[in-house]
Amino acid sequence: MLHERYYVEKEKQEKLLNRKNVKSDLYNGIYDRYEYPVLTREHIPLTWRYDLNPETNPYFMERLGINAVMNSGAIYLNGKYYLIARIEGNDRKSFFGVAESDNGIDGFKFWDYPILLDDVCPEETNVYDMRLTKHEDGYIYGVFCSESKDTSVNDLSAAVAAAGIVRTKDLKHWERLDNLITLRSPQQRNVVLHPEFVDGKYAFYTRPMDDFIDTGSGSGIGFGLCDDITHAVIDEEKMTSIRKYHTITEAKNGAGATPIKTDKCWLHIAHGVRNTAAGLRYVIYAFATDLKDPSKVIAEPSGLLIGPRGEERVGDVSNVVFTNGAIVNENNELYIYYASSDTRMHVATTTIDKMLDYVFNTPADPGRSVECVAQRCELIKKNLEFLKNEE
Ligand code: BGC
Ligand code: BMA
Repeated sequence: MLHERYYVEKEKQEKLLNRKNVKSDLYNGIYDRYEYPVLTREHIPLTWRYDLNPETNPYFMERLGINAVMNSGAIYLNGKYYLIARIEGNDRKSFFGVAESDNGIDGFKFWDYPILLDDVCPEETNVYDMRLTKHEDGYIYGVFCSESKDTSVNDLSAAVAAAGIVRTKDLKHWERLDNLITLRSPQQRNVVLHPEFVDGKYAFYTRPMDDFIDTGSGSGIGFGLCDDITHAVIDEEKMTSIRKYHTITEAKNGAGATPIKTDKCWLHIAHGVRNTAAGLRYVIYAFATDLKDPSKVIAEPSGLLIGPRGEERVGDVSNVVFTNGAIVNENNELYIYYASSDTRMHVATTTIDKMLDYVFNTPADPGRSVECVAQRCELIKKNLEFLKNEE
């Protein structure tokens, strides 16, 4: 017999899973936001959290609670929308789980089991933020952050971040490959595999950093090539989108969703970080790179694309929006999946056409207040003249 509370919790969850999502009324013409998150910790199956047997769990207690569901990789396969979510247990350890939806905006349900990776890395303590790449070699790759204790210094919280690599064909069987080695950067987070070979090699976007939190001399999103994906080693990292003083990327930036191929460019949806008196502020921005040379930035609109708004601003790590997955379906509709404040997952929807208009026709950041005002005055002047003629 099941505990009576099971039925109450089950019904609550069914309601949540079947709730229709609706567009929110925040308008900017670039994308739509939605009223409800697409994944939260309440979406995690009861079987992952409770012991359902009243003999061993008479109070129907959560035995292995879940703290948050956030930074999810995304992929579109056979007409379905999949998120490989970062799930964080009450124990602070993160792991991955597959959630599936028919329409990409609601109805996401987790598969029966989370992903149990091969235990090949005894020093690895935590894994998170997987990016999925449907590579032209026929595999789906997952690149994620593999974090271990830094034993070289006498500091309990010192850690080392590296890029772990897995591959699959069906999101069910995952083969773990060697972690990426970058010869010139001691640490890596936010590594993303490019979907195509470049000069016959595997190409990665990297985020070189000198230390676990500080990027140090790392000036932005890097790009490097390697011959063998099963023992990936990158020597030189060229810079793509670089950090700039007094912008949204001043403290750090990093690749987000796997770049999307369009007629005009590779479209990148990344994150930028700046420091504030209240801590780091993470926002999402976009840029375009050259189809022939995916490391060469050809357009970078000014400022943020998505910033934390309303309830998104509050959570475990407040004032953060972060993306590591987006989906384009056969109608060229774009689904940008983003987490807010390291707590829950949302979607923003737009189209590839709109995003191309956005990246190529939004003015670039002139860099100084006085020039930004001049830029805005030019727009206002054009508008006032246009209005006069129209009225
Ligand atoms: C956390 C990440 C965070 C990183 C840097 C890790 O331990 O799990 O969410 O991005 O530290 O602060
Ligand atoms: C990191 C990321 C994310 C996280 C963010 C804010 O550096 O890799 O895991 O969302 O910080 O805590």
